[in-house]
Parts: sequence; structure tokens; C-alpha cells
Amino acid sequence: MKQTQYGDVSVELRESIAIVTLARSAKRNALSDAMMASLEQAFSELPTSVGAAVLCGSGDHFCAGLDLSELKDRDAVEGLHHSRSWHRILSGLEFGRIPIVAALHGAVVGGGLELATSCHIRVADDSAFFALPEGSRGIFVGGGGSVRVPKLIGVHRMLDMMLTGRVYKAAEAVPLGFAQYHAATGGALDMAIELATRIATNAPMTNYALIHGLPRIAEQTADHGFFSESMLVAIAQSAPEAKARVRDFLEGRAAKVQV
Ligand code: 1HE
Repeated sequence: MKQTQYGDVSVELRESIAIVTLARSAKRNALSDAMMASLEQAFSELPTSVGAAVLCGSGDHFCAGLDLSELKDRDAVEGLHHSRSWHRILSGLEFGRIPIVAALHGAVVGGGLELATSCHIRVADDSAFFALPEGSRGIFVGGGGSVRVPKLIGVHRMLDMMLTGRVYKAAEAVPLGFAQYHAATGGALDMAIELATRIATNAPMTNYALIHGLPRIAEQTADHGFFSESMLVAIAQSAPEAKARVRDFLEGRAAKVQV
């Protein structure tokens, strides 16, 4: 186990996975500019031996969103560049080298929800709640939320959240699409670690093809999507590791699909 600190972001390496923690609980893990830079650096410096990551928050909440204390000094042009920096950093997570599992508890709000939706798998424990208070703070989402959130829950649910301040609770997270998994209170991190450990056993090229290919193919026409799919399957199956894994199955050494 190796622990590295990047400002208010800590990284623990546990064999094939990394646990990245937002470590600013006194401010409910509100994302300052420095913290966003730390997050970007932490992920970019993960060693290639890491095959999947968990992203979680310290204290009682996952993340309270943008650090509102830094908002007051920005003019329009600075606001534009600030939003674009979030896009760069969160797209770097979504389209990075490895899958990321977000362990969600407490507040997953504003930019915290934008951060969670840039991860690939979300586990919400019973304490988690989801909100977009930007509507009532006189602002707008700026970290990619208008693109990523509707893909999970639909445009009209997001509209409702921003217009009325509606808060969704953990029990609704999986049925509505905020998360793929639900855990008991305090159980999100363990479940996320288990999932990330499982994901890290996949062939790296398959994981890469999935996180880069699937979201892009979903936005292509069927004809373009079929072609992209063929390119990805051809590359993935040509890797020596893929051939070895298929051989392992055919010779009875690999795990079967379990019900
Ligand atoms: C903060 C922030 C923050 C807490 N920026 N300082 N996000 C929001 O509008 C959410 C704002 N936060 C909250 O609604 C609540 O803080 C929570 C529901 C998350 C947690 O409540 P609670 O009672 O546990 O904590 P608290 O007492 O409200 O906050 C503890 C401290 O954290 C307090 O500071 P203190 O110095 O008085 O102790 C809070 O001021 C501080 N804090 N949240 C700065 N967000 C790229 S665009 C993205 C757009 C957005 O994300 S807008 C922000 C949306």
C-alpha cells in the first residue's frame, strides 16, 4: 500500500487499483481550482500497473460541488475559461486510460454530480442525495453537467432539478440512472473497491475500448457505429492477451459466466 498526497486529493495504491480520495471534508470536498488541478495531476500520475480507480470523498459527503467562495471574483471571460478547465479535467477522467468507479455518499451536488457523472460506474450508498442547486444560486452548470447528466436521467428530470431544486434520494439512484449500484449506508467504498478490483482483471485494451468506444458509438449513426465497433473488436482480439484468455476458456482454465 502506497499513499501519495496531491494537495487536498490523496491517492492510495492497492495492487491493481488506486483509491483517489477528495480530502477536504471541512469544506464538504468543495472543488477549488487548486483541488481540480490536484485531481488532474493525481489521475495523470497513476502508474500503468493500475487497471482501475475508485473515486470517493472523505467525511460525510462525496462532494458539495464548485467551491463557491472562489466564484465571486470571476468575470465572464474568466468564468468561460474556468468552465472549460472543468471540461478538460472531467473529460480527462471520462476518456482516460482506466475505468473509474465513484463511491457516492452524502451530498453529490452541483459540480460533485458533474464529477460523479464523468466516472464510469457509480455506487450510491443509502445516505447519498443528488441535487443541482446551481438553479437557485443564480448560476448554471459549468462542468459538463448539461451534457452528461441528461444522458443518465433525461433532460426533463435535470430541468426539474434545476428549476425547482428537487433533491433525489439514494433509493431513486439506480431506478432513475444516477448510479448502477446501491449499497447500505457506509458500504459504497467497499463495493466500489470490489468492482474496481474486478474491472482491473479485464484485459486493459478491452477496458480502454469500452470507456472510449461505447460513449462515442452511442452518439454515432448506426452505420458509423457498426464500423467503429468492428475496428475496436479487431484491435482488442488481436492482442496476445485476448488470445491467451480465449485459450484459457477453451481449455477449461477460465471462470464461467455465473448466474
Ligand atoms: C462550501 C461549499 C461549497 C460547503 N463551496 N464552501 N453546490 C452547492 O450549492 C452546495 C453547497 N453546500 C451545501 O448545500 C451544504 O454545505 C451540504 C449539503 C453539501 C453539506 O451541509 P452540511 O450542513 O454538512 O455542511 P455546511 O455547514 O453547509 O458546510 C460546512 C462548510 O463547508 C461551511 O464552511 P464553514 O467555513 O462555515 O465551516 C460551508 O460554507 C462549506 N461549504 N459547500 C464552498 N460548494 C463547474 S460549475 C459547478 C457549479 C457548482 O457546483 S455550484 C455549487 C453547488
